[in-house]
Amino acid sequence: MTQPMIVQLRQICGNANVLTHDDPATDLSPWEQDWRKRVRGRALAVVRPGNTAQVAAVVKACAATSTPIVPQGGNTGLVVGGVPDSSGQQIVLSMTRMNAVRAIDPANLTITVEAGCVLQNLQAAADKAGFLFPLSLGAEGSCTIGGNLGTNAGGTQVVRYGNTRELCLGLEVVTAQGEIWHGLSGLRKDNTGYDLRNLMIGSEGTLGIITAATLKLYPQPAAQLTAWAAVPSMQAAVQLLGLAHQRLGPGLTGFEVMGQFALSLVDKHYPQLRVPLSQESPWCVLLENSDSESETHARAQFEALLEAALEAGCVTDAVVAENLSQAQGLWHIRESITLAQAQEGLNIKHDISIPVSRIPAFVAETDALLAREVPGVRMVDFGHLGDGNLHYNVQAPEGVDGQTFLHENEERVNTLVFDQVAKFDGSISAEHGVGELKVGKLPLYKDPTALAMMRAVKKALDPQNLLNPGRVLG
Ligand code: FAD
Ligand code: 2HG
Ligand code: ZN
Repeated sequence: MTQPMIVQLRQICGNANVLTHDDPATDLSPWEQDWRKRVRGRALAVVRPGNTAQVAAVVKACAATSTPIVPQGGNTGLVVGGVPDSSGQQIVLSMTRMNAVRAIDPANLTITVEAGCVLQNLQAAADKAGFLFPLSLGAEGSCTIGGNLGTNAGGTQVVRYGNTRELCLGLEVVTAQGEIWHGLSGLRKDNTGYDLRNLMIGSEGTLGIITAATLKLYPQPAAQLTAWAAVPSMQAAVQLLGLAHQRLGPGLTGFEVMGQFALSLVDKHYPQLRVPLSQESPWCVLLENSDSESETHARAQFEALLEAALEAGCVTDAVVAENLSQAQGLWHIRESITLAQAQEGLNIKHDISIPVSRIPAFVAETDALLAREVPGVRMVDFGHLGDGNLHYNVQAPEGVDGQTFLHENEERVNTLVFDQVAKFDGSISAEHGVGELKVGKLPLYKDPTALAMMRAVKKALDPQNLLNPGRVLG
């Protein structure tokens, strides 16, 4: 017999939008398996509401039966935050049916969208209206703006436009009690008390369910140029970043660094992408210059920057994309590192931030410690150097199975790297969040007073611990 809870959820969302294991023809793995294949959970049901009132009714039904809720968008998260645990007692609240663009206000430079809107569709809607929505990341074809807000995602344009948090003006949220907070403000100034919007952003579904957001739009740049530079060291990459800030000012919209081994994985698994310059150099940098004047102006500025960098010795060779398709090709190489790494096998990811000035010393020292601790490890280093955010990832030695490598080394590798991050005044999660993967590490590396305040907030807003239990706070 179907459980009364499932019957009630079907009454709220419609039969087709409540999926369970009772129907053997339904495969729930897309909602139960995380992107990195680290964890496979088991859901009581996958519930797909079509509007905010349905989300509120689902949460009320869950609150009445103490049923935990795991909010989910595109399920591209990298820290096991959006899939259910193995108990079979949690519902996955999949937001992807709520994907409408509700409004665009050109004079206010804002767009209001529902949480399940895929990031690429949001970018396209902004573009069609003649504007730029600058958030951009490799998963943009399937991640949702609700997930981006839930994780406070970063991506490749942060150096100019900030993280998702900086792009958001207002939110509509369903609370743990099933009430609707109508906070869809388009205001750039509002000092009427605590900043609930910023509390929700980055809370990874543990404080409320984001159902819609009002976001900032920007004018489209007149020209956008991309360059790929070989640099002789991480120190040189940091020097190049300084020059780029100086010479491009706010035109600098992207500054990514990629290590030689990371690029060799792209070359190995996607040879058709034709990685430039990486054979001769330990690091490559991808730079983007967005110009409000003209392509000629942007190109002249870019060429002057690269000439100065060559003269200073912080660049050994460089190419500037001739056209949009070449630029897209270079970005595609950068965005393929995560996929190439996944093809290579299970790996340990460290999404860390360190003050930019200290990154070269961090990398040199930590590489040496790791090589001593786990001989043969292969470092897949890349990331958003412009934001001081490295993906300092560790791949098993050649020929060693990823699963075995993780089993035997993950804990001590994490401890070694995170202790180094602490020593260099960094953060153990720059942009991916805490999820379940780093939940045990937070008490070791986060200020105890901050953690106590976080626990108090969680208790006040979700006293039954219904929303994404076990994530962020254990
Ligand atoms: P999900 O994975 O479904 O969920 C992520 C978290 O948000 C979970 O805790 C979930 O409970 C919560 N959540 C989801 N929807 C809501 C909602 N409506 N309300 C409240 N909470 C919600 N991340 C970066 O920051 N920068 C990158 O450059 C980047 N590149 C990536 C490249 C690849 C190839 C991949 C696979 C991932 C990448 N990511 C990156 C990670 C991931 O794409 C982001 O974390 C993204 O923001 C997750 O969005 P999602 O819709 O897939 O969320
Ligand atoms: C990126 O910058 C993503 O490409 C993914 O944040 C990072 O795979 C990773 O570790
Ligand atoms: Zn990243």
